[in-house]
Amino acid sequence: MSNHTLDIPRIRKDFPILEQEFGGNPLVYLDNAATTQRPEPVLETIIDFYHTANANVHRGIYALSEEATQRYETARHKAAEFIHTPDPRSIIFTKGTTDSINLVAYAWGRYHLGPGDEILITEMEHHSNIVPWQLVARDTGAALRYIPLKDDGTLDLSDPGRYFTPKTKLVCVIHQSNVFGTVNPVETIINYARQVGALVLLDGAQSVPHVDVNVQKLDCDFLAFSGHKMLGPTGVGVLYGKPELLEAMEPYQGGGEMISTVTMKSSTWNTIPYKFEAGTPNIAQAIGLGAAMDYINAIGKDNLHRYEQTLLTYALEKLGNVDGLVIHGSAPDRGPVVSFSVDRVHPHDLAQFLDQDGIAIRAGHHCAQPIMHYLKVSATTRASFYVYNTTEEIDFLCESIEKARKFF
Ligand code: C6P
Repeated sequence: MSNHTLDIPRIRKDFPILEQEFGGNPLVYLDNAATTQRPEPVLETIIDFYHTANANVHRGIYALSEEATQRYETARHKAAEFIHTPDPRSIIFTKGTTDSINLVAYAWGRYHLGPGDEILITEMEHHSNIVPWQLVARDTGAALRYIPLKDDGTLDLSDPGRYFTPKTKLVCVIHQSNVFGTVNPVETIINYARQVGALVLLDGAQSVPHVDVNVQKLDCDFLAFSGHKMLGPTGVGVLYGKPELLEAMEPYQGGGEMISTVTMKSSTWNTIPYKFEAGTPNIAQAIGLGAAMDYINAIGKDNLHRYEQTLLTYALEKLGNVDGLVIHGSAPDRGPVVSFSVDRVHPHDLAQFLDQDGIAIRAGHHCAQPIMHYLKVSATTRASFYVYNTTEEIDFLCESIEKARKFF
């Protein structure tokens, strides 16, 4: 069944955390959509930065600070290459996807939207791509509209004219669902948005870690993603924005580094991307994210995608054969995420039961409560995979679920 070329046992050796045991079993980590683990080269890069180059960036006129700045800016170049933008000025280091989306909501939404305008999102969004827009709508008088969900976990795009209208000013859409795994047809959505002159923000939190996202080919206006979901550190993420848009935007936060001049009366702004990086940035984390991107590039995005699809196909088949288990969503194009319910077993009880076997999965609403309302459940159980997972782990997951069913 194997149609990938990766040496998975070798790759697993790079992740020391996987050697730990829980409940007498080796850790089976299947909560990668929440956060991935970090490989040695990422950990070493961070430690090396603190050992040999730690200083503040863009401020010191001494060699150590120049070295820190050079490593930080190299990470920016790596991020630019990773999503295929030729212009590193379009890469803003943020805290993560949530922070990136809020940046656009505050620095673009609040200045460009008003009564009569519409922000279009979907019923599939993570709370990070709902709540900031509810706040913008409340504060500006713009309306928030939703593209509806269908039973198979895809979006209902059968009547685009109903949602994409001349009133639509901004379309914000999740690229890959963190609940169903559905990969949305973002090319089509961007095309609809262009026809009505709207901007498009893609939430790439679950796509950028798994597939090659090319902002030039897609021609999206903004893309948000998090480092910690792609083998990088917590506390760092990226907002990509088209330079001309970023240049025209107001700052998000005020403070050091984002200014050009400050008088007691007023200030002028630094150039992009620094206009949006107020205060001391997450220097080591950004450098660590650069190392995570190197690691993924060394694996090869195509190899990663192929291997994850192998795992997904295996998991869908195996889980689908577990009695009383229902998989939510059946999109033809999906990433390595499977949400399910098991009859008579609450997701939280199931997660606790699996934990006794050393299996880490997520149970809850996955910060996507509109989806839970649609499914008429309060929570689901979710297994999500990354490059170090194996089909043996999926077998073990299924055995443990069978045991849980008997127990409850
Ligand atoms: N989803 C999950 O378990 P942050 O927390 O800012 O790094 O990412 C937020 C976020 C935004 N969009 C999508 C599609 C996401 O999946 C997430 C994070 C995690 O599904 C934590 S709730």
